[in-house]
Amino acid sequence: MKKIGKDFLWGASTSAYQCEGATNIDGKGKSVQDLTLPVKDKIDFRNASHHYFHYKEDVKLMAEMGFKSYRFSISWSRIFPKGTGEINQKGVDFYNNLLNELLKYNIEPVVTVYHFDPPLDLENQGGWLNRDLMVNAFVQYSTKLFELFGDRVKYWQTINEHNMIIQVGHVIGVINPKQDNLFKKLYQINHNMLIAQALVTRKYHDMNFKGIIGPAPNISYVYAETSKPEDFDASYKANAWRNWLYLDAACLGEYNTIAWEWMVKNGYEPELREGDLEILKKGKADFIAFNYYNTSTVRASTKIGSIKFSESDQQTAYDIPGLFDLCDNKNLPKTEFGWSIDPQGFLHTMRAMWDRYRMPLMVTENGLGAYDIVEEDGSIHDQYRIDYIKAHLEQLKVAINEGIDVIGYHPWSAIDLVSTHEGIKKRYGFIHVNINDNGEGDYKRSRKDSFYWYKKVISTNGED
Ligand code: BGP
Repeated sequence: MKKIGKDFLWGASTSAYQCEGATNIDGKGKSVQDLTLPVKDKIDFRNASHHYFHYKEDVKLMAEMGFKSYRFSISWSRIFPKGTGEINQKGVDFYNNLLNELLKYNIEPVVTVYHFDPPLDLENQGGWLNRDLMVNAFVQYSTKLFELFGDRVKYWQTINEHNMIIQVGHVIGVINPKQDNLFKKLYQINHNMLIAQALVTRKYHDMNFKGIIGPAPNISYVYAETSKPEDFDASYKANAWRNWLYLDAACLGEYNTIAWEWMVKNGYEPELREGDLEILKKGKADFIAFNYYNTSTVRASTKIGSIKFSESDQQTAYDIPGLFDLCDNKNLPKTEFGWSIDPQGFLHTMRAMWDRYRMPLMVTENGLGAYDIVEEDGSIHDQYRIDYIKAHLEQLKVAINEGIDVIGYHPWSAIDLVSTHEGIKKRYGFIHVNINDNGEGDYKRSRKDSFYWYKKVISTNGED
């Protein structure tokens, strides 16, 4: 019976634009997120959790919890204010300091190169649709990160939730939904990102570092609503469209055939240049970093025609005519924010990836967004968060016991930070940050109940 190994990476996760703040100082250029308002008239990403100013204190608290690793992203526009060209030394200094602080406590850095925050200058020149510009800039930026930090970082992820950028990019501020031929463009962006990712992966391998590199998509198993064969067929295809389109390219160096056929049939297939398939083959990942929050459920498609995609800010899921209709899974409880809770789905998701790719897996996000209440004495009793993580850890143990090579677990999030589209009223952290949804507060850090609980989990290597 296999158990969690002694080298297991216990930690937690954040992203630069959601926690750093300090968007206007020390030479940082603008990213699209600096102009994004997650909720109108509420706290935005410009100040976030002030991690830029509090990083020493934050790392000290992570060390107190016993973190073996910390998963965070680098802000592209802090390193290259215009996305390419001149480097910003103060940005480099910040990440050098952060890395050194982590290593001081033997915390392994797990670094995401790109987490939803393209530099505004590049976006204004067409962003990911401008293939030559963006792919070259991404390779230049990533290569610079490897040169600067590759001696200290052993775990790299290329692009956070590439599949969510394509599917719900309008919700996270990186895709304008009001444009012609949106889906044709989205799948071209997807292709350009896959090429950029493969080139960067290859580059990293050629530089002969000792570390590993992989993608960081949001992978969530899609169930069939019933045992009807046509519903199973819909779930099979939905998995291809939602999950394997991205991972087959990253891990096998190929396009998923079901997803490709669907793109061709609907006129969404991307333009491929000569040599592109070769690029995918030569830039395969070493491991899969993945984010898991919940599963989804589908039945056979009842719709024909093109995708009906509302421009509403909150729409995060839609039916795909000819592939599937989404349905509510009444068997699963939901969080206060309407996300289903499905620890067993976490196990199915890991099994599915392991069966398909046989690659080491690292959990880079998983967690519960909730309205936390600060008691008069300052304590925060977030038992719901403990219950959620505990239930998922039980399934992680089953996965390891079955022989699935899971190398680390990083719940979202280490500290409270600004949610992609809910402001800071929706919190995820083990560490509370004193700032309210109107942006008022002194950013003081404090420990939630989950902080003490997770500390115990780590110290007992998952036995708690
Ligand atoms: C993931 C993102 C994170 C994070 C998390 C929670 O999709 O990678 O950046 O924010 O989801 O989502 P939300 O903030 O919308 O609650």
